[in-house]
Amino acid sequence: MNLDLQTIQALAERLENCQLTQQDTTKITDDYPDMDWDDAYAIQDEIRRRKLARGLRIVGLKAGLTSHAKMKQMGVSTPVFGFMTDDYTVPDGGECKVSELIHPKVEPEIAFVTKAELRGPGCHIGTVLAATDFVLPGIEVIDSRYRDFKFDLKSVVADNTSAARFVLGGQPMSAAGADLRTVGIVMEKNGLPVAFGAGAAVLGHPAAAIAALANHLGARGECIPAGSLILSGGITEAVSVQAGDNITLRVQGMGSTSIRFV
Ligand code: OOG
Ligand code: MG
Repeated sequence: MNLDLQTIQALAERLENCQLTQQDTTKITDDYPDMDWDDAYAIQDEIRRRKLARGLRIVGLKAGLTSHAKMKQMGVSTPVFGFMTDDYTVPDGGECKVSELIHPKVEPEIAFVTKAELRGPGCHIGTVLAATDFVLPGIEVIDSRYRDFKFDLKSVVADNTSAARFVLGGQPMSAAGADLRTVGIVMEKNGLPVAFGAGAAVLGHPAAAIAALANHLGARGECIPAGSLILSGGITEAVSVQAGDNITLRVQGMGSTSIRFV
């Protein structure tokens, strides 16, 4: 750690205030070029503490930057991990107000729900599949608090990996029900297909993203509890949205989920 507690608290407040007031900011590494990974996750933890103190609940975890398409779009090379609170939940087919966001984008993802604890180190695709209750389609709405969506890895980790909203839906499927590598996805914007992919785009197998999260948490003495919802990361590039847009994600064998931007 290179930052003191006071700086970590001030940066968490700055980033969370940007989220709450829909203002963007410059990257925090511009001001603190020496901050390290532990500092970045400490800032994210402080944002989590602030939200919990206001009565919000954690309803899910996420892995991000897990596909080559996403890494290339953002110019980075390592997965990152974050969390979602209850106010990020949008019901299937429901509305998302763009006035509450800065510059939202949507990502097609496969969501996992677990039935057993996952504790790294040493988690792998096999342990994840054995601990998975079901998988289902999920659209993540990301909204970087950084100007023009430009950041480096430490800045985006501190910003809770751009987490903002998500929707789940469709037909939950047992993880044994399909080969998640070859499961195809189509994301439509206003009825037109805009992104296509297959599960293997995420680290070769979407379960590998869940294993990476468990191993990341294990290194910090934490785990993924049974009954967790986890987003495994965008399969394709993220797509910008504005008020009036309707997004539908279709996942092979798992039906569809959708969200409307108003
Ligand atoms: C960071 C979050 C990435 C994903 O699924 O890859 C992410 C960002 O691109 O703003 O959630
Ligand atoms: Mg995502």
